Amino acid sequence: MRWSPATADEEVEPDLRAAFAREIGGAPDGVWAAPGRINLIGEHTDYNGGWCLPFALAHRTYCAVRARPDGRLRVVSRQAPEQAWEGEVEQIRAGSPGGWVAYVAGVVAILAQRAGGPVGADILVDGRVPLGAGLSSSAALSCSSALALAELVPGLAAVDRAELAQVCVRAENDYAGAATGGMDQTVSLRAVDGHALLVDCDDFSLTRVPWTLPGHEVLVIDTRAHHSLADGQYAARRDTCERACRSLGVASLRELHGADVDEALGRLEGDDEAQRRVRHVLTENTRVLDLVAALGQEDAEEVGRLMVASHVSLRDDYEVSCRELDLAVEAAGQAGAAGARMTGGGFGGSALALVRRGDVEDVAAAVHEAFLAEGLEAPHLLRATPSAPAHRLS
Ligand code: GAF
Repeated sequence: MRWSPATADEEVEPDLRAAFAREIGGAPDGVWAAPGRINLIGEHTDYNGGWCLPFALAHRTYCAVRARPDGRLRVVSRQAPEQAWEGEVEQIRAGSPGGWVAYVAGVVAILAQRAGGPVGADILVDGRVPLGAGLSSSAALSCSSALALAELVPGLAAVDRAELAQVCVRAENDYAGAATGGMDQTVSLRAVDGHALLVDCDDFSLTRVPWTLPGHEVLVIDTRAHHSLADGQYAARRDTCERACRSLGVASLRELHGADVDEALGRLEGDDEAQRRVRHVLTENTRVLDLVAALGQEDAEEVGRLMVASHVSLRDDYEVSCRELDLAVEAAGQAGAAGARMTGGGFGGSALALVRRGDVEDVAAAVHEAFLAEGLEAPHLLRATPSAPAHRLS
């Protein structure tokens, strides 16, 4: 079985500083880190003004950053040194530069406008959030560079973390072409160690939810199936929700929270697709709030039941699951998990299983075997504990 443990900040930092000296020259002004995340429940609700319940992972993306006065940006990644980029911040446009660099370049371009003066930087990135696993490696990248710039550039001193999260959303939407909704950036920058965050995506206000399920752990199963938010499927889900809002005469599906679901769906008669998408969003919002209540009661069975119901809704109504995610959920359930579900945008990526602490190895082994029996690549596994938000190491 392949486990992907988190690396401690103290282990990464000296290595990253040495790499900065080698790849870029000299010393950085500092080193920053931002975490990936899992979402316990509340999927595809953020861009519909609903609720979600993520927590930050101990897996982080690191940035060694040195500000430069000349309005130029240089970005180098330890994972893809051949894709290094350098250019004028003023010349950064949607999709140019493209690929992973757009997540950093977009942030720098927006923050330069916000600062009202030239902003430039040399940035060396070390991504330790599993890539393409639906664990928000992209938000970890944009958030780590955003926090670094906000702390280094005097003209950005007034930018708080809530605003910074919105800057990262804009960078992803407008520069990287990924229509993400705000959950990932919010938790990466505003997480609370030891807690899940109940995010009200209507205004991105937060309630901390202590992670108290005695004797239980979250096992993450990275299915290794393809995951891309920029490939059209995610945007198509957003478009359908917007179409439904127009038909229903509401600005956001949030306005229907508490309304009779069947009555709302009746008003979408003739648009089957919109009916299914809206049913997912409305029922998922209720499940998020129910799961928070179940956590308060330390009721692992109910938490597990809600996780499975969420997965079924994402599979059947929102149609964002896939064979690998369904298999992970099914195999974990058969091996004794209290509940399991896909996490993140879907179409591949990771599933979560809520497992009694002593059973983690057994459930992981059962899922591993189930993948091999189906002729699939073995999943990667990690243990998720609610961890710290983005921070400066030194
Ligand atoms: C991805 C997006 F980036 C988030 O904004 C969210 O919509 C999620 O998919 C689905 O809940 O992680």
